[in-house]
Amino acid sequence: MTALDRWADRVAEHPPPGPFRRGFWRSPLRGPWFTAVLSVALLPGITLMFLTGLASYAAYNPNLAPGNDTTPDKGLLGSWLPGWPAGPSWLYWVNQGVHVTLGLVLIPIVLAKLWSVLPKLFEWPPARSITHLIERASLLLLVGGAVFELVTGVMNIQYYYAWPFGFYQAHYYGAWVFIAAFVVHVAFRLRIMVGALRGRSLRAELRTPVSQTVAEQPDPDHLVSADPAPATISRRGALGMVAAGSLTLFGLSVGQAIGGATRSTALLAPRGQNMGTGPADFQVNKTAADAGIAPVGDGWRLELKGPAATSLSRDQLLALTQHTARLPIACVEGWSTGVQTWTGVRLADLAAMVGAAPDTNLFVESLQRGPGFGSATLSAGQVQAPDALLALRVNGADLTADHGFPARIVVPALPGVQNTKWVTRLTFLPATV
Ligand SMILES: Nc1nc2c(c(=O)[nH]1)N[C@H]1C(S)=C(S)[C@@H](COP(=O)(O)O)O[C@H]1N2
Ligand SMILES: [Mo]
Repeated sequence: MTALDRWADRVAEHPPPGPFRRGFWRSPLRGPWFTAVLSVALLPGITLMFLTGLASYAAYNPNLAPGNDTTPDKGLLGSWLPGWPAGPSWLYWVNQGVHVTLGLVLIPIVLAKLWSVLPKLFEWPPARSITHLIERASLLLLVGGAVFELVTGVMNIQYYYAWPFGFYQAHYYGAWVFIAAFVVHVAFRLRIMVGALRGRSLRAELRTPVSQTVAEQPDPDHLVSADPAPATISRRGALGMVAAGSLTLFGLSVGQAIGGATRSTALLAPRGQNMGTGPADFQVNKTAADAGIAPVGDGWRLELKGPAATSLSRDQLLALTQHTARLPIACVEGWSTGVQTWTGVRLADLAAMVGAAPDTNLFVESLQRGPGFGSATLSAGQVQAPDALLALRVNGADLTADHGFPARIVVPALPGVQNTKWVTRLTFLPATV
């Protein structure tokens, strides 16, 4: 017997008052079955969140150039990721739409799940043995990680950057901490979940009204109340409330992920106040005024750096072979422009013009000054993709200032933020990184 065991034995009979006492928790709904039903929804949901999150991180080409990835010391957590393809064009659109929309949909389910196991937070004695202590510590990482990921994610898509750390790094590190705890948790609890689900019929439960709602059989985890109060809502009602919450969040946010005409249904999205007009009538995140871009006149020239460096006016660019591609721009924050028709010069043609080899990366710089958004590095595959453009026009008209006039990058499946607007310089770099 360790000192911990002896201490636990001694204090077990004397829990502090309030939530530490079993009798405090009286909802007849709590029990292994109710918790398991919520877990069944979370298991695939969280797995998909993690995978789409990882994919989004990989899409930034973190191993291509320091400019694309600001995550310090990511080491093995990031260095093994594969490069990101330049297509199909909907790849990042769908990935981020799923990641952000699903993240919102999971919130009511996570909250219900936390409610369903709340008594465990006040377990007494707090640690019965070393194993028990370790398990509880891992739950701290699990719950803390889930809350951290959801809160930072929601704050980020609402443009509320009220934290002293970078979202990109923190959300990424947080995801790894969370997923490690999640895997341990699932390993310990899967059998209990399956057993609990087998113990009751979902169909029967969905037919049970409040008047017949009683507590589950006592369980070894003490989720079931020792002194259940009469039910004020059925399990059907409680699960229905959670589902209604998730559906509401889905309905009020999915429109921004799809973009285009459905955008106006996304009442929970903070964006969309700046729609363009005419052919440029689609959402703008950052306007030229916001970015401090002064009107660009005839003096603008695109600088091209490479073995045979040169520079071109906008008219000269328009005189080159023009290519048109129908592409969406999809932001990491889950909104999209929807598919628009972009016209401009192929990046591959510009690479060839300056004598850059086909395996050359591209460093893009904007007229925009200041931290972030001003530059991005694209992989050779992204430069060579047939639909990868330095766009000059959109939907048959010149780009508007807000959409990046005089020229912007548009590449299939590229994260929104790297589709740099107000381009001033393209540097073709030998792929040595
Ligand atoms: N120079 C510059 N390019 C930029 C941005 C920016 O703020 N500055 N915003 C980026 C982001 S975050 C996205 S999602 C896409 C689309 O945003 P937009 O609607 O502001 O064009 O453009 C990208 N290109
Ligand atoms: Mo973005």
